[in-house]
Amino acid sequence: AASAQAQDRVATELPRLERHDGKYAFIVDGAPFTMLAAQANNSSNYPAMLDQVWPLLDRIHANTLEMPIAWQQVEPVEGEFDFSFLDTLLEQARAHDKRLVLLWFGSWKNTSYAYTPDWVKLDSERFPRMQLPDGSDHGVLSAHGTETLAADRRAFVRLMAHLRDHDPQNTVILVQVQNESGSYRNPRDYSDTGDRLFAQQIPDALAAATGKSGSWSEAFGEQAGRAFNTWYVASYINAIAKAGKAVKPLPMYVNASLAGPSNVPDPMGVASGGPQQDVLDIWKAAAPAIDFAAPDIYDRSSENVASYLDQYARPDNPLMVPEIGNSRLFARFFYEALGHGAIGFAPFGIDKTGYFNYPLGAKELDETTLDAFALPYAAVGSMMRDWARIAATRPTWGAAKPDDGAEVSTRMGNWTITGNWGEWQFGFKEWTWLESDPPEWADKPVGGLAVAQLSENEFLLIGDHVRVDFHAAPGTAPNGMILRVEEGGFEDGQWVVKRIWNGDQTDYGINLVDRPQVLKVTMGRYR
Ligand code: N0T
Repeated sequence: AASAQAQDRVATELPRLERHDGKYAFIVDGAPFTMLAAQANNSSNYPAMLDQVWPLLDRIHANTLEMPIAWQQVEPVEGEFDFSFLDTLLEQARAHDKRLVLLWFGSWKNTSYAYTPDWVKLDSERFPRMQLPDGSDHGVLSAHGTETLAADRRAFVRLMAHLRDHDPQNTVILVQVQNESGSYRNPRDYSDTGDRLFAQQIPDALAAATGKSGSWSEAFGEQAGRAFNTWYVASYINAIAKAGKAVKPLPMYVNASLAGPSNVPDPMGVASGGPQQDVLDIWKAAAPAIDFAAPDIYDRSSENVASYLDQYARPDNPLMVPEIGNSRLFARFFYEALGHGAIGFAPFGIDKTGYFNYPLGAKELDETTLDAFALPYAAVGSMMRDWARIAATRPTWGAAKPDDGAEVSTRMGNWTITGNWGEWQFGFKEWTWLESDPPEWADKPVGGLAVAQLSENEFLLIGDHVRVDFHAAPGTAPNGMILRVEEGGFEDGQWVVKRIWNGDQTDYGINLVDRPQVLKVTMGRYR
């Protein structure tokens, strides 16, 4: 009874997603929260490694750690569970003042069965693999394996029960169910079971959601095998998430190995079954227990990144970036993600275990690379609850320096906002005689900004390595101008001014250089 009372004292409100008119707040401890997260390397999920994780989380000012919990490690022997790593992780996360996102590595990890226990790996009669069209094994576990689902679900439910019993303070705020599900180079399972199901009509729920009908081939044509596998993988993962939520209803999501920006990815090339942008409607229909699908971004093209952020930020899908490459060039997309309403962002492979997933991410985490993430996280960290609260209800916009260095621009209300990626700090762009010694970052993929419209004429601006201008939008009343630029921050939810920017800092545009800034810009018109 004494320990139950102790738990009651620390029990907090469950984390949840709150929808406001197609935008989202992630509520943690009763208020909007921005996950300034980082993901550890894949094999860092052992107590002995944690000493090499926390220092880098602190170094980049992250408030959340994404950490795998592997089926292999919690149920090495069937029916015997071991949550000792989770206990250590919970205790240390609390001591380091970090929240956790647990990544359930079960039936699918980068599509593979690698994180399943040995007793699953070794028994393909009970836990069938997908078959190729010629009847040989593909390797990846089949989504039609009813015993595989039952076993994975049982282990996941035990995990959620452990959280229910040992994490009343909700140190764990979110759970990822599987990792990059699907299968490469085989659109669906061609086993007898697969063929039998594939010959059926598409499920009613899918027909209702998509307006399609008939057989899988009639409804989805060239993509039929992939649509079919997507439905069954999503249904399988939904069953696991639903059972876990029945025990402890934390928000849950899935992540996608992206297929490239094309609208019709090659079913042989893509992780068929995973939640890529073009099959989100199938996922939504099959997996109502999954709160959102999220993109793993390793694509370096700024145009492609923009298109992923657009396609995953939907009124029915809160945007979160659970993985992005950890090299310097990816850091600028943090601002663009925030501007798209992201509730969280996480560079992948942030620890000192000595592994680097180059060329997806950095060759090494040198100080410049770490600062590229650390400085924006610190700036936003100083107001993360304010940003989260504002972004959930007010218009936001964000951009990163495009690969071609072109100016970016948007309209918010009666005002136009532009961002330049100047090779100069003082003077006008046209004063080319000043450009003889450009700064280090001039020709680098560095720079971004995010803006929230606080009221008709007031904007919150954050960014670095960008020169920002605000002016009257075409067709609006004349004589618009920037009235005031304030540097400051939030205290108890209220904006507090530290100083007013003027002169060189604003004469040629609002000049954000190396250090990320938090500014409030007030517009006006003279009569
Ligand atoms: C990611 C990570 C980890 C444009 C790779 C990325 C993580 C998993 N997979 O380090 O394994 O667990 O989610 C797949 C990237 C595909 C290539 C994209 C090239």
